[in-house]
Amino acid sequence: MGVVNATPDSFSDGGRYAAADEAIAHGRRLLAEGADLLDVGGESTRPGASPLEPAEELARIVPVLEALRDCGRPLSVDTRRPPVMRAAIELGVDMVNDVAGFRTQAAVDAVAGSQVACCVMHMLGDPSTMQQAPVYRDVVSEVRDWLYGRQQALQRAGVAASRIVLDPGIGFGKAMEDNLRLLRGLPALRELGFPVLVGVSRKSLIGHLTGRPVHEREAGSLAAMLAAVARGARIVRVHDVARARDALAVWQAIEG
Ligand code: HH2
Repeated sequence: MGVVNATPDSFSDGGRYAAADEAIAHGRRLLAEGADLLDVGGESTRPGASPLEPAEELARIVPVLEALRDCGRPLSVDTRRPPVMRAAIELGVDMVNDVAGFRTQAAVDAVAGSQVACCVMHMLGDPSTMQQAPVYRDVVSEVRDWLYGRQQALQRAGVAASRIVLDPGIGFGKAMEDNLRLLRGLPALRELGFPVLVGVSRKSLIGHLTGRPVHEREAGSLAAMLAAVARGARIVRVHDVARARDALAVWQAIEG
């Protein structure tokens, strides 16, 4: 999954693709590099980010979704706002990626009557507060149980199990050790029976482990990605698709 951030302030590539034509060109480049799907977002969810009006979020993503919807690969929209979900579904997206995990009934209702896939991500609190001393008793079982509850809510609203993807939300309200435990614990998440999506690309976890600034975290990101794939991740959300493809090709050839 290649990341297309049509935002002025994303942590990894903030502002580089804020203009719609730049975001569209970036999406096309990621497709040419071999992305199987694109995740288009108009709101930064980096720690401390302030919330956005749905109208502003839509203004950023609609031209990008319109330009890319016939690209021949599935499109995902990265949003936690029900009006944005509905508008994106109208425009023909294939997946709604909600970093708030469809925690409100309005979000569940926004996808229930459609046929889109739903990525349910775990986040503690919201982006403005999530990194203020997060505490878990047992992070793997708490995240797993929370995701289980949210997917049940989606199924109760009529979303088929085959439409659901789960994501532990690396970096969203987690201390460094929590992130490592979650990555090690992916097999426990897989046991719920849904495909698992993991996003580690360029995150502060990689910065902590390597001492590198955001633009120098690619090697560390690839190592974390492969560790996640080895533990059962089926979709990996990455900024550098070409390098992720190379790493996966080599790893898969060896693994068989
Ligand atoms: N991470 C980010 C955003 N959306 N969605 C899912 N399902 N999983 C993730 O791990 C995930 C996500 C954060 O990365 P990025 O989009 O690069 O930054 P920002 O939120 O600042 O735009």
